[in-house]
Amino acid sequence: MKIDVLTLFPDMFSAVMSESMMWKAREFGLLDFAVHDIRDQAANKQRKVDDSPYGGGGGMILKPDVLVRAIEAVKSDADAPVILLSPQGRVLTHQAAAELSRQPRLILVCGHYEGVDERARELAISDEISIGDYVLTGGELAAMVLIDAVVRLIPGVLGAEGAQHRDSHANSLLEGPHYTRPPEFRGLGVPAVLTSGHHAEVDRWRRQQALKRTWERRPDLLENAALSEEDRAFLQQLRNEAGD
Ligand code: 4G4
Repeated sequence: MKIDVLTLFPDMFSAVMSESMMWKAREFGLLDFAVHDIRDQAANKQRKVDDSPYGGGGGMILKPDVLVRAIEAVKSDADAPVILLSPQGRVLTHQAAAELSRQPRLILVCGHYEGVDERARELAISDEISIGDYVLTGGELAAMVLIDAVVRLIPGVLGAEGAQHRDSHANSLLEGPHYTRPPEFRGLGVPAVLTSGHHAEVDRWRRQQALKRTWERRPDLLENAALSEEDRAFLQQLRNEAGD
């Protein structure tokens, strides 16, 4: 996969993009990453990239000529998706990340100020994604979140032991609790089933813990989960115990 990022703050990406998983993905040839400074496309000597909004109201807007030129300078492939990270986008989910992980190329655009000129959106942006319902100063952190969520799903990036299929959200369930040594920590033990050596029992317990945690914290997710008859019976038992 090739990822191009367009930003006014290229230095923000260096730490995240050289950390272990990203480094491996790039070293294994699974990820080609390039960051481009939008300011390089500014026409004038002052390198002006923003201007005040028509109609007044204050704040600044990213100029359409500069942004469209910056996108055209990296977009050789006519049908590569050009994704603007913005609070108005469709919300990023595991399913959206999985879809993006199958693309050969992504062009990510990081907006700043109050946003981007609508004509640049119309002419050069094909998709708009939000990482959640809150506002950030710029799209850079959102782009890094998207890149992390997508790159770890590229086959081979996390290695054979990669547990992406067991992730919370991959199957619409939250993960249950995990434990490691020591067997007793500050008076707290480990559920006996985990040290029993009965693999089928361990699997059943883990499934039930995932169902219980999802029911307690994110019951909305259960709507989209693939549930067996046994799962449904267990959830009914939880509801009965809670008296509803
Ligand atoms: C585009 C339009 C993404 C980009 C307006 C970006 C939140 C998210 C930005 C803006 C962002 C998100 C400055 C409001 C940059 N904020 N939730 N900010 N703003 O994914």
